[in-house]
Amino acid sequence: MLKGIARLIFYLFIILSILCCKNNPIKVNGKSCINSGWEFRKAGTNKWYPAKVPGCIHSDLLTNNLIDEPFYRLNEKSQQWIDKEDWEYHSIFEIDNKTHTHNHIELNFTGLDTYADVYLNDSMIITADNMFREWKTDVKPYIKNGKNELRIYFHSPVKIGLEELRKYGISLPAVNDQSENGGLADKKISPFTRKAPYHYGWDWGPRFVTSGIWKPIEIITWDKAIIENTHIKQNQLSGQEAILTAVYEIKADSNYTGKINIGYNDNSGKTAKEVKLKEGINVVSADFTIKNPKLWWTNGLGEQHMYEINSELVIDNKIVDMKEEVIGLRTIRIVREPDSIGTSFYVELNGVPVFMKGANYIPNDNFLDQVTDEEYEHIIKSAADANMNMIRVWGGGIYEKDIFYEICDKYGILVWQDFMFACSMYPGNTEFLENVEIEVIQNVKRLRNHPSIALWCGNNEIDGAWGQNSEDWGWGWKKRYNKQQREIVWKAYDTLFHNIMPAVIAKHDDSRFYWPSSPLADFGKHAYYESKEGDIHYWGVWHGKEPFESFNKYVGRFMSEYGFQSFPDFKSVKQYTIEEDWDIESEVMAAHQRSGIGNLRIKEYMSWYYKLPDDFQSFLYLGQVLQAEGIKAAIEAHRRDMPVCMGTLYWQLNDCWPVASWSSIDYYGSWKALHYFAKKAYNDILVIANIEKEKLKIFIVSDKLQPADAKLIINLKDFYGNSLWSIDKSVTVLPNTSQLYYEINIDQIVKEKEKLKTLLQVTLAQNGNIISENIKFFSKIKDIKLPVPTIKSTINEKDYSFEVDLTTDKLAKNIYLCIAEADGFFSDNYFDLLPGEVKKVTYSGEISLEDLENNLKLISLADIYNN
Ligand code: BMA
Repeated sequence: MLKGIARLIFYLFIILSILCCKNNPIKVNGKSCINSGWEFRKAGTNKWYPAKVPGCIHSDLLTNNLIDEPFYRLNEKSQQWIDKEDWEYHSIFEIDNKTHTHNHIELNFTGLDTYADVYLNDSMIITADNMFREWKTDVKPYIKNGKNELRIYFHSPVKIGLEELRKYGISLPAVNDQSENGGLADKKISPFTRKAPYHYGWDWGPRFVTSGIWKPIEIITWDKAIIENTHIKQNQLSGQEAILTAVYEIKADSNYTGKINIGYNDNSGKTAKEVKLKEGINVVSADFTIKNPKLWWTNGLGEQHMYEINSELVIDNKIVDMKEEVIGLRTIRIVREPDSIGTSFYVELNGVPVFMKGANYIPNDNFLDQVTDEEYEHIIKSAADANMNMIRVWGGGIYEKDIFYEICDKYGILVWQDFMFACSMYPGNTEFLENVEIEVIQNVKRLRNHPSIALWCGNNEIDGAWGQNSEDWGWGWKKRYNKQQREIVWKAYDTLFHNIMPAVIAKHDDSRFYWPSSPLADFGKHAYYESKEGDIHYWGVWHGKEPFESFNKYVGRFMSEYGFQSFPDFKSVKQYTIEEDWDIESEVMAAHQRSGIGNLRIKEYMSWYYKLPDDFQSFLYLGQVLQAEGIKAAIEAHRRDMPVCMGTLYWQLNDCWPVASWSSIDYYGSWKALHYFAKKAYNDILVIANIEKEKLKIFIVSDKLQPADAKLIINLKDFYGNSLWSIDKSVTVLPNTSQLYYEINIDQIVKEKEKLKTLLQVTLAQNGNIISENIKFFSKIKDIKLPVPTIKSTINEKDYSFEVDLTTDKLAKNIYLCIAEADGFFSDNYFDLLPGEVKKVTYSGEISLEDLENNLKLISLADIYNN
């Protein structure tokens, strides 16, 4: 009973703490946050301005109207002075008597960006130099009952970066570091600072080298002992029970004999274990079981069951600390086994090989404080809605905040987690390596209980870019160095990714797979486009200017990157431009394109497949269609090759500012055409029509674990909806594989001269419902004779949303629905519609039926050449 009350009080306290972390600091035992009363100033000036914590200097300058909107037009250029200054933040906060009476009061800085001297009441308590670490210190000797001042002095990351570069004496490659934009000529300083690499610019991102308190500052109070960390290890998992071990790190201020109680969910099956604590850090473990466990599955394969594991630390019959970990029960392996063509590379979840469908994720904003919980939810839910089951948290960004992984757990999205190293070589001095080791340990410990974390990966593309094992392999980096420098630079790499990281994983998360770099064929073996082992970043399309058809040629075991760019839609473009910028070659559009070759490359590819449109808006629209068709072709090639290929992650899911990029969701959260296409191409059952030389081949891919009976319908139609040839076939779709279900010589179904006037509609239906559909043309779209359709819409209001029914008199290719002045969401877009069909699209958004009817615009491909 007493414990029940204690638990109730504890949970009330947790709720208070959470509220407090979101609002004002409250002086309570346990954990609270110092996030109000903050002010900032430029070092050396007197005037303080109000600040938001967590936050960053650019956001605070903007809120105080001291700078203009950084992402608007060319504003980035005039804001490069910010990172060359030092900035100070301070707050006066209260500690009440009750808080002050605790034996131990700690301050935990969960994220300081980056070079920060922290003073509490004028005593320096921390010197931080790594954005990715947390910094915790005992402040009992310095903290006062009543008012206290916390002051944080941020040194310019640019000034320190330059100093570090000078001290190291060897400049290091950092191909995406836009040093010129930052006024530093060719001085690439990003590798020397443990700060998000993309802050220094990327080929889809601006250069804003931020400073600030980017994650909460916690006040932690405790007496006797505190649970510092809990690792829930899964030893055995069967239908009957899960056998688990909780490994605790407990800090004690003296020797105690105590007890650990573990329970889960409603606390059924509570286990108690006696623990003997010594002064200092104690590692203690307790075994427990969960009966009849319910498994955690990825999106599409089952539920995401989660268990709340509650631990109580009891000393002298009093609960001194309680912690909760939310876990999912599943086994996961990355299976790399030799086979007839190479070595497999696939995820095995709960004993089942699972094809990974997803995208690469970059940070959702340049200013990390701007990403709200709702935006995290939106981006990950959008991934799940597009039938993805994996995203790769790419190594040039950040180890994401806890909420990100919680949402991935919730939606069944596995995370390929890179460590934050990308496209650069890094220093190898002891101080740097020790700093990184702590960073890696802390982040592994923070994230390892999440069922969503699938594997750890050392870095993005560095192994391949350096190319140690062959003189002519790599991106030419080695050639800049003499023999001795080469050895130094490689040794740093080797130590970090081949020694330190695997050792940390082996010690702190031994159940998970570690992969030193992406892409990689094998440990110490580089990945080629033709590799039949490891993972591949296939950039022949886009960077290598190969046609989309090459996606069929280079299919490896796991395609962890490939992509094609597009612009955001016109509504999004209008948010960061004015009318005079509306030309893809204007200065503003060029500045919002960071891949040097970008805008012209889009145009070049477009000219291969489509007639070029004349106007800017049509170019944006067609650019999205082009990207969507290209990546759809890649996804289909990868899935068709299942089970040889067992994963496809396109580059990239999202954006960090408004820009032309490879993303499928733009900065403002709008789905591009690609995201709609990805949703269909990632459907758990997919029918694919492939034209291979003179043959038409129909494949069906299924990620389902059970066979499915369905009807395959192949229909040759003209653009007026007339069926010229068709066939129906009952099929049993085999589970978890790809299979050829039908093939025929093309000349048996269509004459050469009809090919420009016909299409193939391939449909897979179950009980009359279409589960997958694909439309295939025999020629490039620029060659076919597209009629100009008349598309009709009727709109009905239905359950707080609207149902838009569309019909057409002739083939309507890539119908784009948009409403200029509303922010709603269309359930489908950019699709083809044939005469005789009714396409139902749901629109959710705040608008009246009348406004929707008056403002809905429908554009199809033929229209852009006819206006
Ligand atoms: C990949 C990524 C990024 C880059 C993208 C597009 O290789 O790892 O470094 O943004 O290519 O060029």
